[in-house]
Parts: sequence; structure tokens; C-alpha cells
Amino acid sequence: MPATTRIRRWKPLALATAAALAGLTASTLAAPPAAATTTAYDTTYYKNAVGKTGTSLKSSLHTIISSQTKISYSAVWNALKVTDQDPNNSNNVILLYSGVSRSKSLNGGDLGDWNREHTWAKSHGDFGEVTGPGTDLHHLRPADVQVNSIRGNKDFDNGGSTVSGGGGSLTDSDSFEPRDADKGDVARMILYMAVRYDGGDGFADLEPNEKVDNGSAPYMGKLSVLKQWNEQDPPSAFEEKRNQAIYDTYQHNRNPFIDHPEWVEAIW
Ligand SMILES: [Ca+2]
Ligand SMILES: [Ca+2]
Repeated sequence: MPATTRIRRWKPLALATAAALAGLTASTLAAPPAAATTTAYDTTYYKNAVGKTGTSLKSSLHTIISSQTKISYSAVWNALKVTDQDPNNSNNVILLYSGVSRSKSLNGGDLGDWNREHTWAKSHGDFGEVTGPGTDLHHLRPADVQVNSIRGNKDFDNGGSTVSGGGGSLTDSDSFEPRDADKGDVARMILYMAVRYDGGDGFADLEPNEKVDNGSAPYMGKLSVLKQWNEQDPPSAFEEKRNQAIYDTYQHNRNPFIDHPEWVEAIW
């Protein structure tokens, strides 16, 4: 499989500089759209989606990514040991929210263990742990048992007090803010779930909204904050590698927002 190559077609800064040299003022320039990216999959996997926007893009992506292999909840343990392996220590996984590197063998439910975090909280739409959204690796990450418990089923938003052992993550009574390095990852996982699950397969239609008290409704907030986080924390090599591993080895589908983060703005 070819590695995903991210090529910026043009850079807003370079354009602004060129415009300044040409004697134009910045105010004469239209605000540039999020930089378009091209990937090795645009002429194959994403062929029917490229060039579309809005509900048409969302619908095309839903069809594309819904063709997938599904794995059981018990198989998720070993998959995460591969997808989330510490690039500097093959005995460990990197934990979401805290960024801690922890032994793969410490998977479990006790204090000091890591477990399987449903970034889209499984109670939001009540999909549980049966094969389906509850076992979809694109939003499952290893997390510290205690930090996972603090996050619980809260929606995502900015603000709160420091989460103990949370790597800089914050929380208050109704929301959770991941550490900066995980903000974009969380946004892209949530929005993947919204596109992938549209009410078929016997599961709820998952969608983002602007609330932080969604409870068991099949919604996750806050969309405006998730969009900011997607811009603020672009896809990292770690995130791209895990997307590739899920595609190559486990589910054979991709998270379009890791390949094309600008598609977040194109849809929402
Ligand atoms: Ca990140
Ligand atoms: Ca949906």
C-alpha cells in the first residue's frame, strides 16, 4: 500500500506574501479556504467523493467508508496494541488524553491499567459493545482506566479543572477537554462516527451538535469546538499510521478526515 502523502496545493501565507509584493493590501484578499490536500487515495478510494461538498460529500463518504470488515470487542484489545503502539517502544501503547506510554500487557480494568476508550461515548446512541460502532477501531483508543472514567460519557468542550494524570486535559461537570495534542484526533474520530453511522445496520444515526448535555441521545457536542480542534491540531504521523493500519489490517476502511481534514469544513 502506498503511504498517504499530504501535499498542500498552495499556502495562504505564500499567497499573502506574493500579494503584498504585488502592492495589494491584505484586505483585498478573500479569506483563503482550508488548504486542500491530495492523497494517494483520491483517484481510487475517494474517487466518488473528490470535488463534492456538503450533504453530497457526506453521503458519498458514508457509502465509501461503510464498506468495511467488523471486529469483535474482544479482538479490539490486540488491534489497539498494533494501531496505538508507541513508535519509540514496541512493548508499549500511547494512551489517549494523557499521552502516557504504557506496557501493552497492562490492559485491563484495574488502577494503573489501560482499557478501551469509546471516544464517541457508547451511551450516546446506546450502541454498547456488540460488533458495530462499539467495536469500531476508528474511535477506540487505549486510555488510562482512571482518566477514561473521569471522561465518562461527557461531551467535548473547552474548559474546566485539571484532570489528575490526564496530561493537561480539563473537565467540568458536563464536558471534557483533551490535552492539545489529542484535540484534533478527538474531533476527527467523532466526525468519522457521524458520517459512518447514519441509522443503518440497526444502530442510531450519530450526529454532532452544539450541546454538552446530550446524555443518551445519539449526539455529541460541541461541533463548533470540534471544528476548531480539527484546525488547531492537524493529523500527525501517529494518527496517519493508525488510520493506515486499520485500513490495511483490520477494517479496510479509512477515516476521511485524517486524509482530508478540510472536508470537516466542507461538510459542517
Ligand atoms: Ca494530534
Ligand atoms: Ca450520521
